[in-house]
Amino acid sequence: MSPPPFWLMRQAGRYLPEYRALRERAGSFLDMCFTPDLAVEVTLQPLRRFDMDAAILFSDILVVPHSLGQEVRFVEGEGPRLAPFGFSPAPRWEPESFDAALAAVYAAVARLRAELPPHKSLIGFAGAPWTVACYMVQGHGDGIFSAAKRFAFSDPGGFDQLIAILTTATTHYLSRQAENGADVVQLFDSWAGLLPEPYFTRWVTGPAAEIFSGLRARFPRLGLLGFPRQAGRLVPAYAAATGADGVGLDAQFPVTAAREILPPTVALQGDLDPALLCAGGVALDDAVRRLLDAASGRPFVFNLAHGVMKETPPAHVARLAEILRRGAA
Ligand code: 1CP
Repeated sequence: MSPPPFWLMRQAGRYLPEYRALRERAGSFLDMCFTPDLAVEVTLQPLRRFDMDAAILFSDILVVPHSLGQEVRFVEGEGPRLAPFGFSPAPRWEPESFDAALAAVYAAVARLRAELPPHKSLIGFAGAPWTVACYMVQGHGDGIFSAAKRFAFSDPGGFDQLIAILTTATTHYLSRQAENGADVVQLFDSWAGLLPEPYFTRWVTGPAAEIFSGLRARFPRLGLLGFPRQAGRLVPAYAAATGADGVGLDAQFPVTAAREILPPTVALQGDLDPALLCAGGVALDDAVRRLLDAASGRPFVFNLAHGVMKETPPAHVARLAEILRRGAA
Protein backbone atom coordinates (compact mmCIF):
# COMPACT_ATOMS: atom_id res chain seq x y z
CA MET A 1 0.00 0.00 0.00
CA SER A 2 1.47 3.36 -0.91
CA PRO A 3 1.62 5.86 1.96
CA PRO A 4 -1.04 8.57 2.02
CA PRO A 5 -0.03 12.18 1.48
CA PHE A 6 0.34 14.05 4.75
CA TRP A 7 0.47 17.54 6.20
CA LEU A 8 -0.52 18.84 9.63
CA MET A 9 -2.67 21.78 10.59
CA ARG A 10 -0.36 24.30 12.32
CA GLN A 11 2.64 22.38 11.06
CA ALA A 12 4.53 25.68 11.30
CA GLY A 13 4.56 27.34 14.68
CA ARG A 14 5.49 27.37 18.32
CA TYR A 15 6.48 23.71 18.75
CA LEU A 16 9.47 24.31 16.42
CA PRO A 17 12.53 26.01 17.96
CA GLU A 18 13.41 27.59 14.62
CA TYR A 19 9.94 29.20 14.55
CA ARG A 20 10.34 30.57 18.07
CA ALA A 21 13.75 32.00 17.19
CA LEU A 22 12.43 33.76 14.12
CA ARG A 23 9.32 34.96 15.94
CA GLU A 24 11.50 36.64 18.56
CA ARG A 25 13.36 38.59 15.92
CA ALA A 26 10.27 39.44 13.87
CA GLY A 27 8.39 41.79 16.19
CA SER A 28 4.67 41.25 16.04
CA PHE A 29 2.88 38.19 14.77
CA LEU A 30 1.17 40.27 12.07
CA ASP A 31 4.57 41.62 10.95
CA MET A 32 5.52 38.00 10.33
CA CYS A 33 2.40 37.36 8.29
CA PHE A 34 2.91 40.56 6.26
CA THR A 35 6.65 40.17 5.54
CA PRO A 36 6.98 37.76 2.61
CA ASP A 37 10.57 36.75 3.50
CA LEU A 38 9.46 35.69 6.98
CA ALA A 39 6.16 34.09 5.93
CA VAL A 40 7.95 32.05 3.25
CA GLU A 41 10.70 30.96 5.65
CA VAL A 42 8.27 29.89 8.38
CA THR A 43 6.08 28.03 5.86
CA LEU A 44 9.07 26.00 4.69
CA GLN A 45 10.53 25.20 8.14
CA PRO A 46 8.43 22.08 8.84
CA LEU A 47 9.02 20.67 5.34
CA ARG A 48 12.79 20.86 5.84
CA ARG A 49 12.53 18.74 8.95
CA PHE A 50 9.70 16.35 8.11
CA ASP A 51 9.27 16.51 4.32
CA MET A 52 5.49 16.84 4.39
CA ASP A 53 3.71 16.47 1.04
CA ALA A 54 2.22 19.94 1.28
CA ALA A 55 3.15 23.35 2.58
CA ILE A 56 0.42 25.50 4.11
CA LEU A 57 0.87 29.22 3.74
CA PHE A 58 1.92 30.78 7.03
CA SER A 59 -0.68 33.42 7.86
CA ASP A 60 -3.77 33.63 10.03
CA ILE A 61 -7.52 33.66 9.51
CA LEU A 62 -7.70 37.09 11.22
CA VAL A 63 -5.82 38.90 8.42
CA VAL A 64 -9.25 39.13 6.75
CA PRO A 65 -10.98 41.27 9.43
CA HIS A 66 -7.72 43.26 9.69
CA SER A 67 -7.88 43.94 5.93
CA LEU A 68 -11.55 44.90 6.18
CA GLY A 69 -10.48 47.67 8.56
CA GLN A 70 -10.98 46.17 12.02
CA GLU A 71 -8.03 46.53 14.38
CA VAL A 72 -6.50 43.10 15.20
CA ARG A 73 -3.66 42.53 17.68
CA PHE A 74 -2.03 39.32 18.83
CA VAL A 75 -1.25 39.59 22.53
CA GLU A 76 1.67 37.44 23.69
CA GLY A 77 0.34 34.46 25.66
CA GLU A 78 -3.29 35.56 25.30
CA GLY A 79 -4.18 35.16 21.64
CA PRO A 80 -5.90 37.57 19.30
CA ARG A 81 -7.71 40.73 20.40
CA LEU A 82 -9.99 42.60 17.99
CA ALA A 83 -11.29 46.13 18.50
CA PRO A 84 -15.00 46.49 19.32
CA PHE A 85 -16.81 46.38 16.09
CA GLY A 86 -19.72 48.55 14.93
CA PHE A 87 -22.36 46.65 13.02
CA SER A 88 -24.65 49.29 11.74
CA PRO A 89 -23.74 49.76 9.04
CA ALA A 90 -21.82 46.52 8.44
CA PRO A 91 -18.24 46.98 7.12
CA ARG A 92 -18.05 47.99 3.47
CA TRP A 93 -16.54 45.69 0.88
CA GLU A 94 -13.82 47.57 -0.99
CA PRO A 95 -11.67 45.17 -3.01
CA GLU A 96 -8.95 47.76 -3.71
CA SER A 97 -8.13 48.52 -0.09
CA PHE A 98 -8.56 44.84 0.83
CA ASP A 99 -6.04 43.75 -1.83
CA ALA A 100 -3.64 46.54 -0.87
CA ALA A 101 -3.68 45.31 2.74
CA LEU A 102 -3.07 41.71 1.65
CA ALA A 103 -0.50 42.31 -1.13
CA ALA A 104 2.29 40.86 1.03
CA VAL A 105 0.31 37.62 1.52
CA TYR A 106 -0.24 37.26 -2.22
CA ALA A 107 3.50 37.88 -2.76
CA ALA A 108 4.35 35.15 -0.21
CA VAL A 109 2.07 32.68 -2.04
CA ALA A 110 3.74 33.43 -5.39
CA ARG A 111 7.22 33.06 -3.88
CA LEU A 112 6.30 29.79 -2.20
CA ARG A 113 4.97 28.26 -5.41
CA ALA A 114 8.17 29.31 -7.19
CA GLU A 115 10.40 27.87 -4.45
CA LEU A 116 8.60 24.60 -3.74
CA PRO A 117 9.39 21.59 -5.90
CA PRO A 118 6.53 20.79 -8.32
CA HIS A 119 5.50 17.61 -6.48
CA LYS A 120 4.80 19.51 -3.23
CA SER A 121 1.32 21.02 -2.99
CA LEU A 122 0.87 24.57 -1.79
CA ILE A 123 -2.19 24.95 0.41
CA GLY A 124 -3.75 28.38 0.77
CA PHE A 125 -6.44 29.02 3.37
CA ALA A 126 -8.99 31.31 4.92
CA GLY A 127 -11.24 31.20 7.92
CA ALA A 128 -14.84 30.44 7.05
CA PRO A 129 -17.29 33.34 7.50
CA TRP A 130 -18.91 31.95 10.68
CA THR A 131 -15.60 31.40 12.48
CA VAL A 132 -14.18 34.77 11.42
CA ALA A 133 -17.43 36.50 12.44
CA CYS A 134 -17.16 34.87 15.91
CA TYR A 135 -13.87 36.71 16.49
CA MET A 136 -15.08 39.94 14.86
CA VAL A 137 -18.16 40.12 17.08
CA GLN A 138 -16.70 38.88 20.33
CA GLY A 139 -13.24 40.39 19.99
CA HIS A 140 -11.38 37.34 21.32
CA GLY A 141 -11.55 33.56 21.41
CA ASP A 142 -12.90 31.60 24.35
CA GLY A 143 -13.95 28.34 22.70
CA ILE A 144 -17.68 28.82 23.32
CA PHE A 145 -18.44 32.20 21.74
CA SER A 146 -21.68 32.69 23.62
CA ALA A 147 -21.49 36.48 23.14
CA ALA A 148 -21.12 36.07 19.36
CA LYS A 149 -23.98 33.54 19.27
CA ARG A 150 -26.24 35.80 21.33
CA PHE A 151 -25.55 38.62 18.90
CA ALA A 152 -26.24 36.40 15.87
CA PHE A 153 -29.44 34.86 17.24
CA SER A 154 -30.89 38.17 18.37
CA ASP A 155 -30.35 39.88 14.99
CA PRO A 156 -30.07 37.12 12.38
CA GLY A 157 -30.83 39.52 9.51
CA GLY A 158 -28.02 41.85 10.57
CA PHE A 159 -25.70 38.88 11.05
CA ASP A 160 -26.60 37.68 7.52
CA GLN A 161 -25.14 40.95 6.22
CA LEU A 162 -21.85 40.38 8.01
CA ILE A 163 -21.73 36.78 6.73
CA ALA A 164 -22.47 38.02 3.20
CA ILE A 165 -19.55 40.47 3.27
CA LEU A 166 -17.24 37.81 4.65
CA THR A 167 -18.41 35.35 1.98
CA THR A 168 -17.58 37.85 -0.77
CA ALA A 169 -14.25 38.81 0.81
CA THR A 170 -13.26 35.17 1.37
CA THR A 171 -14.08 34.13 -2.20
CA HIS A 172 -11.99 37.06 -3.44
CA TYR A 173 -9.12 36.33 -1.03
CA LEU A 174 -8.94 32.63 -1.95
CA SER A 175 -9.19 33.51 -5.68
CA ARG A 176 -6.13 35.76 -5.29
CA GLN A 177 -4.28 32.91 -3.55
CA ALA A 178 -5.19 30.58 -6.44
CA GLU A 179 -4.05 33.15 -9.03
CA ASN A 180 -0.74 33.43 -7.22
CA GLY A 181 -0.12 29.68 -7.20
CA ALA A 182 -2.04 27.90 -4.43
CA ASP A 183 -2.92 24.37 -5.65
CA VAL A 184 -5.40 23.65 -2.88
CA VAL A 185 -7.30 25.87 -0.44
CA GLN A 186 -8.72 24.94 2.94
CA LEU A 187 -11.65 26.73 4.54
CA PHE A 188 -11.21 26.52 8.34
CA ASP A 189 -14.55 26.58 10.17
CA SER A 190 -13.07 25.92 13.60
CA TRP A 191 -16.27 26.82 15.47
CA ALA A 192 -18.80 25.19 13.10
CA GLY A 193 -19.74 22.69 15.82
CA LEU A 194 -21.13 25.49 18.00
CA LEU A 195 -24.13 26.14 15.72
CA PRO A 196 -27.39 24.18 15.92
CA GLU A 197 -29.66 23.71 12.94
CA PRO A 198 -31.04 25.62 11.10
CA TYR A 199 -28.21 28.13 11.71
CA PHE A 200 -25.54 25.61 10.74
CA THR A 201 -27.02 25.41 7.25
CA ARG A 202 -27.48 29.18 7.09
CA TRP A 203 -24.05 30.32 8.32
CA VAL A 204 -21.72 27.33 7.79
CA THR A 205 -22.89 25.21 4.85
CA GLY A 206 -24.45 28.01 2.76
CA PRO A 207 -21.42 30.33 2.76
CA ALA A 208 -19.01 27.41 2.13
CA ALA A 209 -21.14 26.28 -0.83
CA GLU A 210 -21.10 29.79 -2.26
CA ILE A 211 -17.35 30.26 -1.77
CA PHE A 212 -16.55 26.87 -3.32
CA SER A 213 -18.86 27.29 -6.31
CA GLY A 214 -17.30 30.72 -7.02
CA LEU A 215 -13.82 29.20 -6.86
CA ARG A 216 -14.78 26.10 -8.87
CA ALA A 217 -16.14 28.24 -11.72
CA ARG A 218 -12.90 30.23 -12.00
CA PHE A 219 -10.32 27.59 -11.03
CA PRO A 220 -11.54 24.14 -12.07
CA ARG A 221 -8.26 22.49 -11.04
CA LEU A 222 -8.04 24.07 -7.57
CA GLY A 223 -8.47 21.51 -4.77
CA LEU A 224 -11.17 22.49 -2.27
CA LEU A 225 -10.95 21.30 1.35
CA GLY A 226 -13.61 22.09 3.92
CA PHE A 227 -13.08 21.73 7.66
CA PRO A 228 -16.35 22.13 9.57
CA ARG A 229 -14.74 21.29 12.90
CA GLN A 230 -16.79 19.30 15.41
CA ALA A 231 -19.82 19.30 13.12
CA GLY A 232 -20.44 15.59 13.75
CA ARG A 233 -23.54 14.26 12.00
CA LEU A 234 -23.90 17.46 9.98
CA VAL A 235 -20.69 16.74 8.03
CA PRO A 236 -22.32 14.60 5.27
CA ALA A 237 -24.83 17.35 4.43
CA TYR A 238 -21.98 19.89 4.46
CA ALA A 239 -19.92 17.70 2.10
CA ALA A 240 -22.85 17.20 -0.27
CA ALA A 241 -23.94 20.84 -0.37
CA THR A 242 -20.48 22.37 -0.71
CA GLY A 243 -19.05 19.94 -3.28
CA ALA A 244 -15.76 19.93 -1.36
CA ASP A 245 -13.07 17.63 -2.79
CA GLY A 246 -12.15 16.65 0.74
CA VAL A 247 -13.35 17.24 4.29
CA GLY A 248 -11.39 17.55 7.51
CA LEU A 249 -12.56 15.07 10.17
CA ASP A 250 -12.27 14.80 13.93
CA ALA A 251 -13.54 12.65 16.82
CA GLN A 252 -17.14 13.87 16.36
CA PHE A 253 -17.21 12.36 12.85
CA PRO A 254 -14.12 10.18 12.52
CA VAL A 255 -12.68 8.42 9.48
CA THR A 256 -14.22 5.13 10.71
CA ALA A 257 -17.71 6.69 10.41
CA ALA A 258 -17.02 8.87 7.38
CA ARG A 259 -15.86 5.96 5.21
CA GLU A 260 -19.29 4.32 5.63
CA ILE A 261 -21.28 7.47 4.93
CA LEU A 262 -19.45 9.91 2.65
CA PRO A 263 -19.38 9.06 -1.08
CA PRO A 264 -16.03 7.62 -2.25
CA THR A 265 -15.43 10.72 -4.39
CA VAL A 266 -14.88 12.80 -1.25
CA ALA A 267 -11.35 12.57 0.15
CA LEU A 268 -11.15 12.04 3.92
CA GLN A 269 -8.66 14.18 5.84
CA GLY A 270 -7.79 13.76 9.50
CA ASP A 271 -8.34 12.69 12.20
CA LEU A 272 -5.49 11.99 14.65
CA ASP A 273 -6.01 13.71 18.01
CA PRO A 274 -3.23 16.33 18.40
CA ALA A 275 -2.74 15.19 22.01
CA LEU A 276 -1.72 11.73 20.73
CA LEU A 277 0.99 13.35 18.63
CA CYS A 278 2.06 15.33 21.68
CA ALA A 279 2.08 12.20 23.91
CA GLY A 280 4.00 10.04 21.40
CA GLY A 281 5.14 6.52 22.26
CA VAL A 282 3.00 3.41 21.84
CA ALA A 283 -0.24 5.41 21.95
CA LEU A 284 0.86 7.39 18.90
CA ASP A 285 2.15 4.38 16.98
CA ASP A 286 -1.08 2.43 17.61
CA ALA A 287 -3.35 5.32 16.72
CA VAL A 288 -1.52 5.98 13.45
CA ARG A 289 -1.73 2.34 12.42
CA ARG A 290 -5.43 2.16 13.28
CA LEU A 291 -6.08 5.31 11.28
CA LEU A 292 -4.20 4.00 8.25
CA ASP A 293 -6.26 0.79 8.41
CA ALA A 294 -9.52 2.72 8.77
CA ALA A 295 -8.71 4.86 5.73
CA SER A 296 -7.45 2.08 3.48
CA GLY A 297 -9.05 1.96 0.07
CA ARG A 298 -10.31 5.54 0.34
CA PRO A 299 -8.82 8.75 -1.05
CA PHE A 300 -7.16 9.93 2.17
CA VAL A 301 -4.96 12.78 3.37
CA PHE A 302 -3.30 12.09 6.70
CA ASN A 303 -3.75 14.99 9.12
CA LEU A 304 -4.71 15.84 12.68
CA ALA A 305 -8.17 16.53 14.07
CA HIS A 306 -6.97 20.07 14.92
CA GLY A 307 -3.69 21.99 15.00
CA VAL A 308 -0.35 20.75 16.36
CA MET A 309 -0.13 21.59 20.08
CA LYS A 310 2.70 23.93 21.00
CA GLU A 311 4.04 21.46 23.60
CA THR A 312 4.53 18.75 20.93
CA PRO A 313 8.11 17.42 20.80
CA PRO A 314 9.39 17.70 17.21
CA ALA A 315 10.75 14.13 17.61
CA HIS A 316 7.15 12.86 17.73
CA VAL A 317 6.40 14.53 14.40
CA ALA A 318 9.55 12.92 13.00
CA ARG A 319 8.30 9.55 14.28
CA LEU A 320 4.91 10.11 12.64
CA ALA A 321 6.59 10.96 9.33
CA GLU A 322 8.69 7.80 9.59
CA ILE A 323 5.66 5.53 10.19
CA LEU A 324 3.78 7.13 7.31
CA ARG A 325 6.68 6.84 4.88
CA ARG A 326 7.17 3.18 5.71
CA GLY A 327 3.50 2.52 5.00
CA ALA A 328 1.06 0.69 7.24
CA ALA A 329 3.35 -2.30 7.89
O1 1CP B 1 2.60 34.19 18.42
C1 1CP B 1 2.33 33.16 17.80
O2 1CP B 1 3.24 32.49 17.29
C2 1CP B 1 0.85 32.87 17.74
C3 1CP B 1 0.40 31.50 17.41
C4 1CP B 1 -0.31 31.46 16.05
C5 1CP B 1 0.14 30.78 14.90
C6 1CP B 1 1.38 29.96 14.74
C7 1CP B 1 -1.52 32.13 15.70
C8 1CP B 1 -2.32 33.03 16.56
N1 1CP B 1 -1.80 31.85 14.36
C9 1CP B 1 -0.83 31.04 13.85
C10 1CP B 1 -0.73 30.57 12.45
C11 1CP B 1 -1.93 29.97 11.81
N2 1CP B 1 -3.23 30.21 12.16
C12 1CP B 1 -1.90 29.13 10.70
C13 1CP B 1 -0.60 28.81 9.98
C14 1CP B 1 -0.45 27.74 9.05
C15 1CP B 1 -0.21 26.37 9.64
O3 1CP B 1 0.97 25.99 9.85
O4 1CP B 1 -1.19 25.62 9.80
C16 1CP B 1 -3.25 28.78 10.41
C17 1CP B 1 -3.77 27.85 9.33
C18 1CP B 1 -4.07 29.47 11.33
C19 1CP B 1 -5.54 29.43 11.32
C20 1CP B 1 -6.29 29.91 12.51
N3 1CP B 1 -6.05 31.02 13.29
C21 1CP B 1 -7.50 29.31 12.95
C22 1CP B 1 -8.17 28.13 12.28
C23 1CP B 1 -7.55 26.84 12.67
C24 1CP B 1 -7.65 26.47 14.15
O5 1CP B 1 -6.59 26.39 14.78
O6 1CP B 1 -8.78 26.27 14.64
C25 1CP B 1 -7.95 30.05 14.07
C26 1CP B 1 -9.21 29.79 14.90
C27 1CP B 1 -7.03 31.13 14.28
C28 1CP B 1 -7.13 32.21 15.30
C29 1CP B 1 -5.91 32.26 16.13
N4 1CP B 1 -4.71 32.79 15.70
C30 1CP B 1 -3.76 32.62 16.68
C31 1CP B 1 -4.38 31.97 17.79
C32 1CP B 1 -3.69 31.63 19.08
C33 1CP B 1 -5.72 31.74 17.42
C34 1CP B 1 -6.78 31.02 18.27
C35 1CP B 1 -7.43 31.99 19.20
C36 1CP B 1 -8.44 31.39 20.14
O7 1CP B 1 -9.58 31.13 19.74
O8 1CP B 1 -8.10 31.24 21.32
